[in-house]
Amino acid sequence: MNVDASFTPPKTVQNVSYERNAHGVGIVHFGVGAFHRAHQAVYTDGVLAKHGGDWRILGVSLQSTKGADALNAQDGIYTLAVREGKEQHLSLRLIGSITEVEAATRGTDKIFQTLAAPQTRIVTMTVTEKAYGVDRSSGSVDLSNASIAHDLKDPANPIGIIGMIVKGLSLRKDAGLKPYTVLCCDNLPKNGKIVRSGVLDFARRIDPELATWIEAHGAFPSSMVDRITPSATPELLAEVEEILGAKDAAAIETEPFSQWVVEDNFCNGRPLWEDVGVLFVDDVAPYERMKLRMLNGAHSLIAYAGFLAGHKYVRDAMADQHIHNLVEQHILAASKTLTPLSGIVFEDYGKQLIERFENPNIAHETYQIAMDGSQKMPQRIFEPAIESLEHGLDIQPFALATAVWIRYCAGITSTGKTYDLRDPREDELRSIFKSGNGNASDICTAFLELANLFPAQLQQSDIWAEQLKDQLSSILKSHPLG
Ligand code: CS2
Repeated sequence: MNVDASFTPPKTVQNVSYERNAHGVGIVHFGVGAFHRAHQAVYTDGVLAKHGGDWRILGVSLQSTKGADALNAQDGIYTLAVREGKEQHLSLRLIGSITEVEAATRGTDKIFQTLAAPQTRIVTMTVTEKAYGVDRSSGSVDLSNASIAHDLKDPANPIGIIGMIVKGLSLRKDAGLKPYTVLCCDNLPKNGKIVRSGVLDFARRIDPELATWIEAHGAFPSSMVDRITPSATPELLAEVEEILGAKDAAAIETEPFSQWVVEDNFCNGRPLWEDVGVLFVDDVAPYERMKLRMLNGAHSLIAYAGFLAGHKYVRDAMADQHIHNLVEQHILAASKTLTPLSGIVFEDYGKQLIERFENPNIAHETYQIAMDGSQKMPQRIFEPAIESLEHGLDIQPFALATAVWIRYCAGITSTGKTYDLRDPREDELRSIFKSGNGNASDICTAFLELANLFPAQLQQSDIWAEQLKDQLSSILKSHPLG
């Protein structure tokens, strides 16, 4: 038996408490991976249970079909698993907010019908940092990005996120409807602003009037999202099946902690997410900086240092005293680059992060976090490094995290095992090591010279270059190039 709309779970499992079909779709979400299922879909499920409303979610998968097939076979219902309390009791809850998931590679009719429907008010997305194809410094679309190039040529049949958002908005303008709010939920600084400038630039290139309309009527709030959610393991699926008495191919386990901070700037209504724990603020930027630098920065350090040391999971890396100490130093250095944030004590937030990383129940692979480093390092490591340089603070932890990442980019462990970087700039990064030259200074210079990666302040700093080289030479002693 499978979980689906006709399934009644045992009493120990929290069931969907509202009549699912009585609520229409109000949100289209792009990127229905584990994170969305543990985060936005859960908050919205909470609102539906509390207040009802037409706020259910049509999911869209831009590339894969697997997630769509798993969820559609279950009427969009899936299990959220969280281990809580001292006893680490596994509590299960069925989530009913997703109606179905459309795989864009199989056709986009339903996606655009929904984007153009009057009752659709919000488009949310978790499509990862690399998916936007927007140059973060200029805010323009990146013409060398394959999806952007394709969609500018054929805007009626887009394949990328920016092209899809713009086509949906254009259909709404033509139909005389209000636009939908575009709410980015990816780990990018000023994520709303980045998406807004990408959307406007794209629209200007195909239809200037559309761009003017979006500029005047659209809304692109920034948001900070947080919940550590790895891909589900076969053990988890087996454990969930045992408790439910039914199979759930889309079940996920996540941590008890969850946070969503959203800029309150919506152009077409929104669910009462504040009633289920979402924090609405005027300016998300200080929250984003805290999370990107303290959590995600430390996460990247753990991923690269842990992977190179042979640790499969974050929790194993945290049990390695050497890495543990480095993580503590990193979190402290990152916290010093932040401006005070009312209601948050950075020291406590940092301690809580250590506990979250140590969580023995969360099987988060270092290799998973290590992917897309070229897209993650700037906001996680380079930005706090610049500010530390400017304010005479310690840059050593940031130089160390960067050097570990550079070593990781060689694609080979010290025992000679090769691996893919899984980074859109993989070839460029690896080619630096191709000559076989293992000189730390030459490698650092080549990395610093890469286009659109290191900010000018770091490229021009002798102190930074010196620290980076020192850190890399000592890493190369303990982790020689194969
Ligand atoms: C991680 C994040 O994979 C990664 O890069 O650092 O996905 C992290 O787990 C989340 O941002 C936590 O909210």
